Amino acid sequence: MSDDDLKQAVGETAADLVQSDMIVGLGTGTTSAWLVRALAERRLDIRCVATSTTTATLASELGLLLVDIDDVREIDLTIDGADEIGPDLTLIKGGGAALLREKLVWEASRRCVCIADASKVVTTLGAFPLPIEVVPFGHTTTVRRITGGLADCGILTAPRLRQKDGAVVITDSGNLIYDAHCGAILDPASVEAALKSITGVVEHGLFLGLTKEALIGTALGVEHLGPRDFKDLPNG
Ligand code: A5P
Repeated sequence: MSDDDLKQAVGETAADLVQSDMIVGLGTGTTSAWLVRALAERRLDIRCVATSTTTATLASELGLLLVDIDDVREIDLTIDGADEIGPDLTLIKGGGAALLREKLVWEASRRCVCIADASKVVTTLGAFPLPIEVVPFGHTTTVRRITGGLADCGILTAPRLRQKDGAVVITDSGNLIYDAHCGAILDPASVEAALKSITGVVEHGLFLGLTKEALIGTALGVEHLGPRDFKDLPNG
């Protein structure tokens, strides 16, 4: 099975977690797109909060009812992908540049389920470049401080301004993304604290303690796992 087949299987399984009357957070990325398609086919009476304009466009084209995050008191269930899944369900997200809205939606949710193919599972976070969203004003100054903050955490790297097709990537909230090639993030909580202390950093792609469960697509089927399972799951 290809990674895309696994993503489809996971997205379709995740759609079965949703019940009528729920307010559902819709993630961003290729795995979440499978979720959105499967959810639309179920034709449930639900309201959805999208984590990006890309997901909002897809969901609305498929007939899902979208609401603004500020129009709901709480989101019942958010289902979203990840770029890396590490020990105890620590995550790197933001490969699709949606990390800010994703984190806002996750934090407004009673339950968050991470969906991914097994290639995303790692023993140590950091091989995937850590996305850091910064405001455009003074971003070169901000990234110097980010570099220093990461060095204080023992990570020597020069974060790179994200570009796509020759153009600087601008997020849905009008910010820039710097990708930090950390190699290994041995103490994610320290990195989180360092980044959060820098003015100009809007958010970062470390999702720590935000989910207790994941659906992982493996060659043997879709597994529903909790934090402890991530010590034994084979990578890939
Ligand atoms: C979007 O910003 C990311 O957080 C995605 O959730 C992540 O990149 C996973 O994407 P795929 O499902 O496409 O692998």
